Amino acid sequence: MSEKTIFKRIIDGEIPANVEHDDEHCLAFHDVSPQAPTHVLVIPKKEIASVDAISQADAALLGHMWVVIGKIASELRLGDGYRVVVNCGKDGGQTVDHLHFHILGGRSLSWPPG
Ligand code: DGP
Repeated sequence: MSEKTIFKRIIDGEIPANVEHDDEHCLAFHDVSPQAPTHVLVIPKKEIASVDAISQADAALLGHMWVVIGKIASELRLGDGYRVVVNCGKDGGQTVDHLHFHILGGRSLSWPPG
């Protein structure tokens, strides 16, 4: 069996995280290396490696995660705006092979990204 990802270890409680949201389907916690004043990661508890690995069976889970993203943005008072980023694969800059949404906010974000 392949080694657990760092995010699976956080889900399993083996590594501590600053948790912002926890429910049956997903977990949200602050990024260890924040790129903005607010930088939260939202991950499914189901092990999905990347956007490429999402299937139709995950549609309800993904919809739920978007609702959670909006709720977190509201709770963290990102009313001036924020960005949700999903890096996929090597060229997309993905470093952890467990699907995750970055919520970035608290400052004006430039576009396009690098
Ligand atoms: P990505 O490059 O899109 O795969 O983003 C992975 C993010 O995960 C990156 O911003 C740093 C964050 N990260 C990596 N390891 C840990 C950890 O152990 N704890 C937390 N809270 N974040 C982590």
